[in-house]
Amino acid sequence: MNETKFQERIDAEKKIEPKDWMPDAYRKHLIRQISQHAHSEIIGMQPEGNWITRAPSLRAKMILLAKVQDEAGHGLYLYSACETLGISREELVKQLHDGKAKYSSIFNYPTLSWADMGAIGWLVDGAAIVNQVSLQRTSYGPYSRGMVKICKEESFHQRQGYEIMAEMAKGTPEQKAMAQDALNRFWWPSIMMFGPQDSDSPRTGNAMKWKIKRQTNDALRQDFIDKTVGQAEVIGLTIPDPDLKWNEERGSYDFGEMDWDEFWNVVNGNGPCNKQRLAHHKKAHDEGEWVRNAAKAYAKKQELVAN
Ligand code: FAQ
Repeated sequence: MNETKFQERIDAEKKIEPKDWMPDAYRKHLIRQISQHAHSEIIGMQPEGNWITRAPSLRAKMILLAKVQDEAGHGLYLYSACETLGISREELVKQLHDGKAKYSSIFNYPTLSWADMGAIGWLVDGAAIVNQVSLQRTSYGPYSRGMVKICKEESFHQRQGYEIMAEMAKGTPEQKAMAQDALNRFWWPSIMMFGPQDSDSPRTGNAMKWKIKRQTNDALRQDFIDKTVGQAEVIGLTIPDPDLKWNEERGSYDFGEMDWDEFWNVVNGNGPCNKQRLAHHKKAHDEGEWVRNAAKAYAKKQELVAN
């Protein structure tokens, strides 16, 4: 198959599978995006893991524990999808540790109160769903199928976060203030998850041509904002954007300018928790080496027995 045939297949909405011919640039693009996505799921366990031991009730603790475990599962599906493109898990983790592979900027912000668990579930998982529902139709088969399963779990995560926020918003004045404070701190970083504006997004052109991305960063961001404003109103919280206003003509909300300097600063490794997140991942990875060695030795033994 040549590049023209490949593009025809994409245009006809046919999925590309691991053994199909694909241009090298398509393969590289997917490895970059899927690995960033996988790393985000795994690093994303840290801000919430921070609160498992301090959850305010047994019920809250069980739900949070299950959610964080789900994120580990999402990371594993995504690493597996990425490995079908001919790169090993070891290499992917090395790229993360060397700072060559990115992960979502959102996970470089600290979680200061229990309300932050609400804000993350509601806003961060909410933003992730909007993005991932769109990615269910991505052109690469294993990525697309992984997204279908992940989206089912993310919608439970979004619900658990919204429930925490709703409970706190109707609690004592102090609890409501905590919920509002969490919304104030997580709102802008959450809408930054969708990436730079389309005019500033070097990857969007190829991603749309190859149907890796099905909607642009700005379109998804707008969709998320339109869905979320009403949810804040229902629970009596205020979105921290004075420029947020319904635009009758567009049938969408207008919103304020994001702090792009902050965005690029965090993406380039200088956010409030970047160093801490990476150091924690490296430590856990080093401490788990004996498990990987034992698993490899066991696999080898099984192979010898089989032969
Ligand atoms: N953070 O040209 P574009 C979750 C990078 S969901 C960091 O626009 P693209 C669930 C970008 O990679 C979160 N880096 O790039 C969860 C590119 O890097 P390069 C993860 C960012 O790929 C919830 C450069 O900037 N979701 O984890 C960010 O077309 C709760 C130029 O940007 C996904 O990864 C950012 N926010 O669009 C887990 C979804 N934005 O080329 C735990 C899949 C951009 O220099 C707890 N990914 N960059 O290497 C995507 O949809 C896309 O890759 C975008 C970026 C939209 C993230």
